[in-house]
Amino acid sequence: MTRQENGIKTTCPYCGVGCGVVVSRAADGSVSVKGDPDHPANFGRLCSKGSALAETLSLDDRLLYPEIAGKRAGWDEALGLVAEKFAATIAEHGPDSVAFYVSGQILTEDYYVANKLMKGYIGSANIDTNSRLCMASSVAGHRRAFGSDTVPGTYQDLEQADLVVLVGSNLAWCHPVLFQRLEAAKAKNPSMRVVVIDPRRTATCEIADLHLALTPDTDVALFNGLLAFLKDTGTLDQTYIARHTKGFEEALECAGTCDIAQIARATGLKPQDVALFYTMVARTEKTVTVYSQGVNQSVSGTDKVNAIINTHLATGRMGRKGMGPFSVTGQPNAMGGREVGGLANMLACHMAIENPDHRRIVQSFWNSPVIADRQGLKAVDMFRAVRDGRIKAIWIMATNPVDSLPDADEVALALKSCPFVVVSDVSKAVDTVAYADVLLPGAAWGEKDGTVTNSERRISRQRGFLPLPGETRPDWWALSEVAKRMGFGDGFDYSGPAEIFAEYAALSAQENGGSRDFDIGALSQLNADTYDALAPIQWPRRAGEPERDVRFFAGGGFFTEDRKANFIGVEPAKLRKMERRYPFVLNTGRIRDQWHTMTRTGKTARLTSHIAEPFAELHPDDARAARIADAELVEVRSPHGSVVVRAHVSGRNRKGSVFVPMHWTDQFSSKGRIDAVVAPKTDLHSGQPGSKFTPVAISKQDCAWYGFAILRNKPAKHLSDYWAVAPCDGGWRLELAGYTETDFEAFARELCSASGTDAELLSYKDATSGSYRLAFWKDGDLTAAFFFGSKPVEVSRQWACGLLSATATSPVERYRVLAGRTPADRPDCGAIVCSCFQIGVNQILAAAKNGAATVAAIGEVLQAGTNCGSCRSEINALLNDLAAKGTDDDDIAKAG
Ligand SMILES: Nc1nc2c(c(=O)[nH]1)N[C@H]1C(S)=C(S)[C@@H](COP(=O)(O)OP(=O)(O)OC[C@H]3O[C@@H](n4cnc5c(=O)[nH]c(N)nc54)[C@H](O)[C@@H]3O)O[C@H]1N2
Ligand SMILES: Nc1nc2c(c(=O)[nH]1)N[C@H]1C(S)=C(S)[C@@H](COP(=O)(O)OP(=O)(O)OC[C@H]3O[C@@H](n4cnc5c(=O)[nH]c(N)nc54)[C@H](O)[C@@H]3O)O[C@H]1N2
Ligand code: SF4
Ligand SMILES: [Mo]
Repeated sequence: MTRQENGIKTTCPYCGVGCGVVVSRAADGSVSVKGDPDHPANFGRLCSKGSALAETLSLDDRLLYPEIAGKRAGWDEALGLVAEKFAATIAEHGPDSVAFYVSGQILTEDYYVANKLMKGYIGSANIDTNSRLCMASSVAGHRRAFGSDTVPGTYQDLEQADLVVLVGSNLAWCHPVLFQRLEAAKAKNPSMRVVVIDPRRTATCEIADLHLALTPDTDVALFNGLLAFLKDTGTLDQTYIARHTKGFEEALECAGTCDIAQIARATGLKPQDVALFYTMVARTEKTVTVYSQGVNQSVSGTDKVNAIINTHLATGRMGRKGMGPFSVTGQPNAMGGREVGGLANMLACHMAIENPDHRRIVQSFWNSPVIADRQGLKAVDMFRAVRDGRIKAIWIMATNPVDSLPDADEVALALKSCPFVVVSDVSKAVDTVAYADVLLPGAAWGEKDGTVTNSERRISRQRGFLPLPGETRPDWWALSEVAKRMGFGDGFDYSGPAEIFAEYAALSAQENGGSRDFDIGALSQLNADTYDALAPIQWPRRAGEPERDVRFFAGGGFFTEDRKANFIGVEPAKLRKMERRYPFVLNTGRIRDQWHTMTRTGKTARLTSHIAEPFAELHPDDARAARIADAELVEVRSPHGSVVVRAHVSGRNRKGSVFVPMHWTDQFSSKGRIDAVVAPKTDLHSGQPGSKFTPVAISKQDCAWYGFAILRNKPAKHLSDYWAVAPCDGGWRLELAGYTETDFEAFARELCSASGTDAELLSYKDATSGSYRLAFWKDGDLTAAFFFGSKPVEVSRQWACGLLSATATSPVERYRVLAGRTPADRPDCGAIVCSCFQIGVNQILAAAKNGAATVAAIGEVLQAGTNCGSCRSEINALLNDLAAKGTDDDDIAKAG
């Protein structure tokens, strides 16, 4: 394939839905990205993030050359140094003194090579991945119940079900295309019911028939009660239980009796809601239970998973059309990483480290000098070992642990004290990069080739369509080159990803014969051409077998020794005691238009227009008690650290909880790294951190002033106590605040001159309100505008951001900028809801008041929601709220 071709089919690099995209390049080099109508994950759909992919391809902030100690270096020198330091450390301190920390965002081929090098050649299992923070509890729960890490179902099950239960999943924002498929299926099948189990009323609740806003971390009590209820109501599938499972009686005993009043108390729910949920499940054979981070990211995560799986085993609702437990993966290749053995407690191709037969199979296939024979350190423990000096050399690849691991300030200290740190990334604007001794520039999406596996076990090709910029190289190549320099040339002499993939496929089939779930032996004969042409394909694909139904376990056949599934008796977790000093539960998670630590989605004005600043969502009663008003700044603090973010008062959040998004880093805000606050408490079985539950205190920040600014150039430095920066059309937007009085004009001048936006100044001061506005002009163009006041600045952000791309030459127009008010002919659209067409809250409410009463009607009038559709549930929320309250309260637009 040439890299200049048009209509290249590849896969979206964000979430685990794994949508296919088609990329075209115009003569001027510009790229456009559309949904692939033929891809079985999305059939042409894309969400807001997928639709904006072309806008994230700029080389701004890209890491283009290797660096050693902050200075540009050649690849040969950099690779030589990595190999030398790793080899010397191993020689002196043994194989367990080194580690790899990798990611569900590298491709399967990268992952396979990293795992092979660590477990087969270095001889340690100290390779773990950010999937530890994401999927580990699901993996552990699957393995306990099924004997293997198998997701039994497919996406179609969500469409074929009559009841879809979403547990700890904000599907509308985090798996938007799967959510759209569910939404469409529900529209077609009016008897379909959706239940959402989440302490917050998220955007996903807009299609829910029932929302159970349970007390955080009480899911086990709820599902244990359900198991008992299913027994009491005679809903069990006795044949399935007898033939294909064991341990049912013990699990039932652990679950206790179904006392609805008691369960309601334990979960903080209304008894009638609990009873309704149980009755719906009991009456509906075609039930799918989808779960995500509200389940996995908990100190009782593995037990939550098994409590859910128990209810499916007990009813035999397993692996048949429209039925089954369904753990959705987060990252594009979280599933692929599990397959290759990227976790410290797995071998390769779903084989187990503890199993001597499996170790023999892998080692003899690799013909490797050694094979790891015990589990390595899991992510949180790995960084503890770095901190206390047991690990002396670490290679971090495609993940940003200084922002995404719990107790993140400790992680930063660990890296600071580590003798040798290698970071492979695609961007320089990444907090972890600052700690690297050696920086290796990775090839990014659009430049590299390989495969990823999505939530429904479907393997898709990622294909390059752009030349490698600078000296960037794919991650598998850097790993193989280091391996060669460590003397392991034989095992790593790969010509490219096709060869790696074929080897991996062959290993999956080695002595398999149906004894292991993961088998893609049919793909072991692929060559460079057939690999290149590979269409999306679901596993298992055993050699010599015809294509078949790809669900698992309808007829048993589990991957335990006796092929029976295990019921696991689980007890409700003891809720963490809340100290009086830390009375709130910190819940963390995602927003619609940002991806993790924002190194890619943070680059586009379209995606930052939805939410441009870190925030803490607080219940109105809690805010009132703490004397915090909407839009003021709050500190969220635990014994580990603190953040300062914007208060967002919303009834969608549970009382006693505060929700802060995980995305903001030191690149985008003064103090928004929420993982500095999150406690490093992990699940006993999976080692996954409980990122959704940290006791915290909240307090109002006393600010002497607040400000908002737009600047043509990116601020070169920051001068205020609080700031948050985001791109906007034609420049940058900046939220500001200070704890002590400041000279606004001097402040603005200094920021402008540092950023090269210095020019002619126009200012306006209102002595009564204390507001002060300044605008800078150069040759008739606005280069910067500042709005200061003693209260949170109320100027319309959308309007202000538009100023940089509009021309304002007349004195009247210039004064309007200072007035901070929108002219009558250009009404303020309000906070952006639809990022594709830049339609705001005020426009939607106005259209609704003019009679557009449905999401479809809003689409007809405003186009909002008619492209990617990611905002449809928010539009629906606005309409519902308007109908219920008859007000134009716009705060709900940002909740979710
Ligand atoms: N827009 C966007 N989409 C993404 C990502 C992204 O960064 N941005 N990241 C991807 C990745 S890697 C992942 S892992 C997925 C995550 O996808 P999700 O798991 O859907 O997302 P989260 O927001 O992390 O958490 C889900 C919900 O769990 C709820 N929750 C908290 N505590 C509890 C509890 O005790 N019980 C229950 N039942 N629920 C609870 C939270 O309130 C939250 O709404 O998203 C993927 N998709
Ligand atoms: N508090 C809290 N913390 C969380 C979570 C939460 O819900 N709450 N969620 C957790 C979960 S589920 C996840 S998945 C993690 C995600 O956390 P991270 O993995 O730390 O987040 P990303 O920002 O996706 O980091 C990916 C990095 O890889 C780089 N990159 C992108 N493509 C490539 C490539 O091809 N090669 C290389 N070498 N680098 C590349 C990007 O620039 C970026 O720096 O966060 C976890 N942390
Ligand atoms: S749902 Fe959105 S982010 Fe996820 S793969 Fe599809 S287009 Fe990408
Ligand atoms: Mo994740």
